[in-house]
Amino acid sequence: MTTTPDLDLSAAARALRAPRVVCMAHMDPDADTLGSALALTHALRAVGTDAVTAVGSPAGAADVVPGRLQALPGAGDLVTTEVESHPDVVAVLDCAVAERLGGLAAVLPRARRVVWLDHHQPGEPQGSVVVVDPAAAATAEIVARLVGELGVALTGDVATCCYAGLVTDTGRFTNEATTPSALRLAAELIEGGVDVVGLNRALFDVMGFEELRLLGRVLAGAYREPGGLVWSTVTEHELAEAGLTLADTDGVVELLRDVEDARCALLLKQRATGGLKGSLRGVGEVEVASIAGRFGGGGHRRAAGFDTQATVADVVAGVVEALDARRERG
Ligand SMILES: [Mn+2]
Repeated sequence: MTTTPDLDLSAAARALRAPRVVCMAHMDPDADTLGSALALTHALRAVGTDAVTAVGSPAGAADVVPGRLQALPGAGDLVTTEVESHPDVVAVLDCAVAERLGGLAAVLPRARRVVWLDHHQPGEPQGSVVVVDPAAAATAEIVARLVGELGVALTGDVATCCYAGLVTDTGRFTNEATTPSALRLAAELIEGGVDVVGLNRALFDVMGFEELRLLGRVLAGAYREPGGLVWSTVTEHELAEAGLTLADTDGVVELLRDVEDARCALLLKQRATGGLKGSLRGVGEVEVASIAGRFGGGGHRRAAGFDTQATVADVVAGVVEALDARRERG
């Protein structure tokens, strides 16, 4: 739902006026969910609120923040298991459905107020105040507007965390989220003091030697299906050996997408606890959020994901079928 953004934002700012706020990022965090949660945490602290950031994790598992995201100011200072059972106010950032919060989802019904900020569609936002703006390049763009509403300047740690979300969700300012307003915000954030070179290198470029070798194996193990699906697999164990988490692989699926006749790319990550985490990317007119929806997931037009207990063969067959159906329609 998109309503008048300014109206929603002032309601969100009012709802966040509380002694203590827990800002939540979703499981397997990317730079937008974590950057948005950290940026809001920093901004709330600047106005005297006792704010903390918490990251969702699958039940029974420790929360895992990808090494690349450790570059975000505050990433080393996350609340893990000590989220209070009845928090005053919870803010949920960049999360389409509550299940994506893992164990943290149980806290929402016990909070006095929930402020839900997101740009995914479709989603199932649940909060006393909901700001969902699918036109926003990143949830970080919504947070940047909200930060202004709180009367906090877009400088320092707030600017760096917002920039991380913005540069990631725009594919480093290359995909369709690269709107004039995204670029204007980027300029404002850089004026606020973002170390563009250092942050980009930490978020996207620098990799361990084991990571380089794993990338080679995943690419060498790629398959191409009739209909334009290019896919590969990696196990959580292999990722862990290279010092990576399941959320560290966006760059890999984007390489699969770059094959010249690919219409869709799929990376299937086999969880140590069983089940698959799938990342999808679409090319051209191929819309992948609905393909992810077949497996209980969702996301954006050209980037989506899901968690499933289905087998690799069944998922691949399902995606090929979805691509075929689409082509027949036309
Ligand atoms: Mn996002």
